[in-house]
Amino acid sequence: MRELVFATNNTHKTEEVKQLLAGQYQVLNLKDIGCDTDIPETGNTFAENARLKTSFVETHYQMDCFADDSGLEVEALNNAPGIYSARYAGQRGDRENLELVLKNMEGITNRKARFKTVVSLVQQNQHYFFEGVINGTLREKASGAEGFGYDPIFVPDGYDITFAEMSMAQKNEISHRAQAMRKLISFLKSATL
Ligand code: ITT
Repeated sequence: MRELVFATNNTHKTEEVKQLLAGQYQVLNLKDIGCDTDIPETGNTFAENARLKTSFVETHYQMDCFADDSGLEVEALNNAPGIYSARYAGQRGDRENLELVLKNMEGITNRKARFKTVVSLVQQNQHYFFEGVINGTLREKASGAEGFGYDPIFVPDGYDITFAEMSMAQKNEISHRAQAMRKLISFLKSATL
């Protein structure tokens, strides 16, 4: 099976993407290629940060790879936490980040939010980008034990359960990351025809 390097340290993202590519590609993350660097994400957009991750692997490992930069945008918070989603409460910590969003949303009736992903692919020195977005609303309390990050407070439009109350397979049918990954997969398929 062909190998694909996914430039991430996030084990939840790795599992989601492994499930999406099961039977088609073997996914190796940063740990699998012997990289334990927390690649600096100093860009101003999801696309810039995704590209910083793929460029790092391209420069230091001379390998083709893809990376995902993603986050939650809350309309009433001027699209925060956005690119700062992983460290919204000051440092890494899913529970602290989620609690801070809930606190900042106290008393606010506009609960609209969306998850966004930009996937960057570097292949033979060329860079490509693929995007995915899912709209939804924020609960007032966390609910569910699946997934990661802000999943326990995010209810996708058309559903009445949070991402954290869905199985990984259910989340992968609709999520921002799955949408971007499906675009990447069809690009890779067309490129190898
Ligand atoms: P890598 O950079 O190593 O891939 P990371 O966790 O730092 O891992 P990001 O920089 O893309 O990843 O930050 C994404 C953050 O946004 C993540 O830590 C979560 O807090 C949130 N997030 C992204 N996708 C999510 C999802 O599907 N469900 C819940 N939260 C998500």
